[in-house]
Amino acid sequence: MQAEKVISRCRYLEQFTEEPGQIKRTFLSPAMRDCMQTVQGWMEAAGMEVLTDAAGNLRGHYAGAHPTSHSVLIGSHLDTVPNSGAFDGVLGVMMGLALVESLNGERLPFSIDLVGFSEEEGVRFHLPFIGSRALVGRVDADFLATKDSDGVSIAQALTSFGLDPLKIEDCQVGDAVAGFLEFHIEQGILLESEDLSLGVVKAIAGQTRAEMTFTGRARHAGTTPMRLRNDAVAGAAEWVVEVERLALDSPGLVATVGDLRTHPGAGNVVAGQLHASLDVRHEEDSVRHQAVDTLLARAAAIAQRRGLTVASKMLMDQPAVAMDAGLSALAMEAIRNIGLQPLSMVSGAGHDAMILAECVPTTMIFLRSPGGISHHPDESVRSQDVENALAAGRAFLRHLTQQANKEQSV
Ligand code: HGY
Ligand code: MN
Ligand code: MN
Repeated sequence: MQAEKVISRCRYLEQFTEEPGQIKRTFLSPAMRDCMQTVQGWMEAAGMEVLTDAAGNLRGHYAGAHPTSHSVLIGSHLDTVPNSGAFDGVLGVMMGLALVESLNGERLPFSIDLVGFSEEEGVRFHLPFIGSRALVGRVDADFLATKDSDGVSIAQALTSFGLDPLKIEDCQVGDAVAGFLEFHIEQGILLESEDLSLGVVKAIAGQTRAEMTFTGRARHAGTTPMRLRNDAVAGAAEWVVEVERLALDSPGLVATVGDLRTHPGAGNVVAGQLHASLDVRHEEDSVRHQAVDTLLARAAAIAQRRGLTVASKMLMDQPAVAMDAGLSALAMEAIRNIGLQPLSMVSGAGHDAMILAECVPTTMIFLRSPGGISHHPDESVRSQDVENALAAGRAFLRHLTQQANKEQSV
């Protein structure tokens, strides 16, 4: 079964991690380099020409029957969150590789370009989609100047990896790309709750990512009376509960504070400062923006009452993105062709597809996430669902081949 090979490859790549005992693979790390070398070997064995582009994306080209034919992009990201599962991102790259392998050397009336994006999660620079932004020309000098917690900029990271940030424009996909298909685990519970194997994404929720800094006065934990404190942690904690409450009371809104860093970070010191991440998502951009404004206002009110100051830094305001209706219909048809009922759905998770969709007709095929578990080592995928997705992928390519042959015959 080809599905077993897809799954075993995802499992094999787990070893390329920056943290022994968990999967953590971030932008251009040594672990990422090792992962890319392995995937490159698999791509070359499948008959692809492979290069690493100036943004660190792994690009495999499987030529079509005609040198000037257009291309279909398939791919996902190779980086992970800390303590990740084995399938988020990587599965989409392995799916594309398996589809090319299943052609057994047959050349289609279009080429297939397989992409392993270098960075989608935003872990190292707190800015996601570095790889896919390069493909749509959304990487400028300011973006390249963004620094990580060690003060290394994206441009410096690229140079240290042996890449040339001045060539970042060469990463852009041309208009010869007819479409982009991203396979991805759903990372939610919908398909499982409907007992369905595959879904097709009709839209991806927009997301705001920000960093909040609460500043009070660091004081001795033993000698400072409670009523004389300006405790940054207590103030932020009150705000975090408000974040949760607002999301619980707002249909379709999710809001998360996933990362808290206190300063000076000692148990016997009343914290003088706290940095908190904020991640807010909704299908409707206006609802999301309203929610963010409300949360910023609540932070200011809490800070004012507690004698703190609070500052917010917007890291990303990514609009909600609709997938290409035609390509999504083709994906739905392909899934029906293999005798399955597809679920048309909105993705709460962000994906490279939402960036590619800015300049290429794009769609996504979701595979069921058992237990809805993701961004966790217990993330898994069912072998039969992978087999189904491969069959749907082959049907999808057959549809595109028929379309291309029809166009070329006129
Ligand atoms: O955070 C997300 O939505 C995705 O996993 N990068
Ligand atoms: Mn993810
Ligand atoms: Mn992902």
